[in-house]
Amino acid sequence: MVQRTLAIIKPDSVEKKVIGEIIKRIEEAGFKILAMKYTKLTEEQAKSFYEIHKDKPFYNDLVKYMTSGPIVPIALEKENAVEEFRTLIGSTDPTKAEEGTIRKLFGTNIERNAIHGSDSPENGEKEVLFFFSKSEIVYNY
Ligand code: IDP
Ligand code: MG
Repeated sequence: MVQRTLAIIKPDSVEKKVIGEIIKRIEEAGFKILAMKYTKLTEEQAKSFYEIHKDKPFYNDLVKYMTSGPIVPIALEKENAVEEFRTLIGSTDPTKAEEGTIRKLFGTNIERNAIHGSDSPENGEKEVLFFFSKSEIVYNY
């Protein structure tokens, strides 16, 4: 099944100047880029994006971190994209992530973990549309 997934290069990665390093790995892994932008979340947008975690103890800090600097959301497409992208980025906690994964390479700690990846095909679709309107998605190449 061809699926969509949303990547977000998080503020810690932008600060470390590894946007290019991360996109290189995404391209080499065979993902098709449908849309991409350089932007900054408002507090309201970050709260809404992570609403599913609103009762978690780390929610307020997560919102602060995700609004602390620019991010790069990227809409991706591939066969089995959701699972393959989660494998490429590694576990939530970079210290526990597999060698060679994006979080292992570029993450700092369980919060500042370099990159986001959708957790299901349904959320992949939903999260892509959180950042990109249908007219911003490029199909024809
Ligand atoms: P995921 O990004 O691997 O899907 P989630 O559990 O969905 O992990 O958590 C969303 C984000 O919240 C994580 O990527 C990370 O930035 C942050 N986070 C998750 N668990 C913790 C925690 O225990 N402490 C601090 N931040 C956390
Ligand atoms: Mg998640």
